[in-house]
Amino acid sequence: MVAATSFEFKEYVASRREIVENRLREYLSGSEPEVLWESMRYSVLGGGKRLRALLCLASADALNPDALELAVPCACAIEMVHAMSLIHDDLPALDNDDLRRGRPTNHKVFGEALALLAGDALLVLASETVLEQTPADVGRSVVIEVALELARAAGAAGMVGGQVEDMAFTGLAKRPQELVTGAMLESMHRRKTGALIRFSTWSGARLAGADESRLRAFARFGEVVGLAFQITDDLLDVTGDAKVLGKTPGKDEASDKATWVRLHGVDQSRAKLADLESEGKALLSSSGLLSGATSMLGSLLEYAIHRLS
Ligand code: GRG
Repeated sequence: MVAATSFEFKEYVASRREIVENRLREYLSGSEPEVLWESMRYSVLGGGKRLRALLCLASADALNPDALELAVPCACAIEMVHAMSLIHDDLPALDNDDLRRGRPTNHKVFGEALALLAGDALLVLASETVLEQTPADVGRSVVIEVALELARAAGAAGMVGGQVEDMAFTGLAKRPQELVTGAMLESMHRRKTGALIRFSTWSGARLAGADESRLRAFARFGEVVGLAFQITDDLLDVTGDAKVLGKTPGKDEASDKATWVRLHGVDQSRAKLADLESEGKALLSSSGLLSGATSMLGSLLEYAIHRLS
């Protein structure tokens, strides 16, 4: 089985999270206008599992143990894009959530206008971070390719497009639930959540100098983690506890959202997760990479599936 012991995994996650937290604090140390930076820091530095950053760093580590530093700015940029998507997603015009990561949402603290603008500034800061902070050891054409793929993962082909599909699949757009097929739902998940998670493993591998076949395997591994993560998210909305989740469960049902669990039921959702876990582990086993970081990727996949929040 491609997974680390729980002790090794905890140590690995703690060490990589510390690197990411310290570097994010540095990249977010701006001071003018003060209230804008405060709002940006509130959402980026306010907790979170850092799953996407960990996937990026573990992918780079797995390819080349000396490549970690090359991927740190990109891992931070991913967390900035993720945080901005959460800020915008929580706004009254979208999900209208009061609670995120166990605290009031950004707009509840700073107001809607500033929450919008903090999200905008974070999206731009993410591009700046990849382009400006990636070490010169990475060729310029690779840095530009990575920045381009990040833009694609965030935009109409990725998160924004997925969010629009998500809205179309809920009562919001008056689209009857029964018109949403499994394929449509999977495609929406692939964009809305999957694109950034796929980018996380792909970019770590790309920055570490992976060849074409390994890049494809790491991208597919990211897709598997992304879909598994989203199905787990859908399950947690049904089975999760508000205190542990740090957000309000039961919202999918209440807002008549199309989710994996609503379409396929709890048992089939769990069966799909088991299939995805096997596929992800098989991808790692066949990658020919035997380093400890490869088993960390296996453990991150398990974590994405078996987490409680
Ligand atoms: C990217 C330009 C741009 C806009 C965003 C609002 C929007 C457009 C997209 C929504 C994307 C979204 C919020 C997807 C949900 C993803 C999801 C399940 C988030 C929860 O992720 P976790 O559990 O959160 O990793 P933590 O708090 O642990 O980081």
